[in-house]
Amino acid sequence: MSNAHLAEPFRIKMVEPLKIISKQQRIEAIKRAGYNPFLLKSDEVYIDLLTDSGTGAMSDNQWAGLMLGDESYAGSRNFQNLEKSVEEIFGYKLVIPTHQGRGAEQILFPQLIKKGQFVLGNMHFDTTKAHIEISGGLAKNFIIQEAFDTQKEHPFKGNIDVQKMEDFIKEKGTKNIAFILITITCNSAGGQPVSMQNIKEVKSCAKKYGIRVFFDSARYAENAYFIKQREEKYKDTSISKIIKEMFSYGDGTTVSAKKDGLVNIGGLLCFKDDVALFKKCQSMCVVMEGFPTYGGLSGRDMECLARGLKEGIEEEYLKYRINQVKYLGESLSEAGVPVQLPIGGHAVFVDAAKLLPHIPSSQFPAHALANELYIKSGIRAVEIGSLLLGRDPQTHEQQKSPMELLRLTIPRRVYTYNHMDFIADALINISKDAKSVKGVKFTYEPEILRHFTARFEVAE
Ligand code: PM9
Repeated sequence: MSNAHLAEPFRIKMVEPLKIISKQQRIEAIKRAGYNPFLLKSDEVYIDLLTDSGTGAMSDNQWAGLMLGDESYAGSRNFQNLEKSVEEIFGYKLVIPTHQGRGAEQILFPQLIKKGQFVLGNMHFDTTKAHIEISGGLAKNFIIQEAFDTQKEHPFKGNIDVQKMEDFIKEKGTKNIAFILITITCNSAGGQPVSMQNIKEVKSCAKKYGIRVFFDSARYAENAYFIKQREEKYKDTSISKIIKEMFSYGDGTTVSAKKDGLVNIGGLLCFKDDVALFKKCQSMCVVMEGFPTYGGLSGRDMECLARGLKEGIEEEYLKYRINQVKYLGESLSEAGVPVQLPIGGHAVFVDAAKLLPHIPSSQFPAHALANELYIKSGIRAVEIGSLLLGRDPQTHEQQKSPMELLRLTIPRRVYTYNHMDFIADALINISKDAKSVKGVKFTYEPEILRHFTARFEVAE
């Protein structure tokens, strides 16, 4: 890997020291955490790649905005600024702030889902799937087959197989479909983008059957950047125009603003023109999140978000962001560590099933790799595989995920290229002695979203 990469397009004004504990202390820490990195204390972690959600660094402009918080209960100035940013970026006028992405989901989904209806999508994120199920719906994925082969290059592995989805609609009948939810980028498949062409095809299929299309747009700006890079027709189109066009094909969106919105907390629920649905959701917002002009956020949070949304679509920033993740991915791939290819937007996904073929999926190879990575180097990463997938709701059998991935999630504007080198070296070293890594088995398994709080022991 050449070092001729784009250096960070910012300089550092404030630093947060990192604590480095010894290997022996890490062995004790992970044991105490029940071999679940989620249960570690952050002080026990050197480089934290658990998530890119709410872990980014705000700019000086955002911190300045924080001082301009208008904490009026209703009609805050900052809400008006937020509305303006949303309209400017997404082209949606009807805006409800929420405390984070799932706040938007818990308001919207019960309005759209009747018991037993399906929500169709590329690949629903785990908390999103949980909210669909809590609302009485069934989450159904139609991501293209190429997404499941980590070594196969495809520019838009987040795409929906529209033919398969249409066959399903015909089979089940439109009355059994609640809506379509396109996740951009597709997190669970490796931060893989969805092409504009695919979004258009999904829209035209949805229109044919009178089904609503929503976006789950935590990483919409990164998706737009990939469209510009990989979809010939858009190579000279601005990111801003690409984003507007993407959203023009939807009826609305839930947004976890903790990712591309560049804030530590915040979410959005936005609609294009369905005023009736917007009003219903506003009423539910009062019950669940707060008055519709603050929705669980303080005025200062909304100001940071109004500014962060604009920074998150700047082309120079996105170029640095995507290339930093790519640099890490290519460093690993070139050294023979199997990763999801091409490299996605917010994370590098290591193919643990390929790296650790001696560990069966029932012993969660990617989770075992996460523990090994922590012990060897103090890096915290997260499993996206059978542990996350969970048990079949009917039979209670453990389901086998089509992929066993370790997600190295890169927070925005936080770590430097030196950190990327350190991460790559750590994993390359583990890969040289991969056979010594052992699987894990449960000592405690919670029923819902078990991966967050489960405890394990090493399987001998
Ligand atoms: N994603 C992530 O780490 C944070 C929660 S799990 C550690 O990837 C999508 C595509 C997401 C997402 C959260 C949410 C929920 C919805 N859709 O976390 O509630 O990736 O803001 O968003 C996480 P909130």
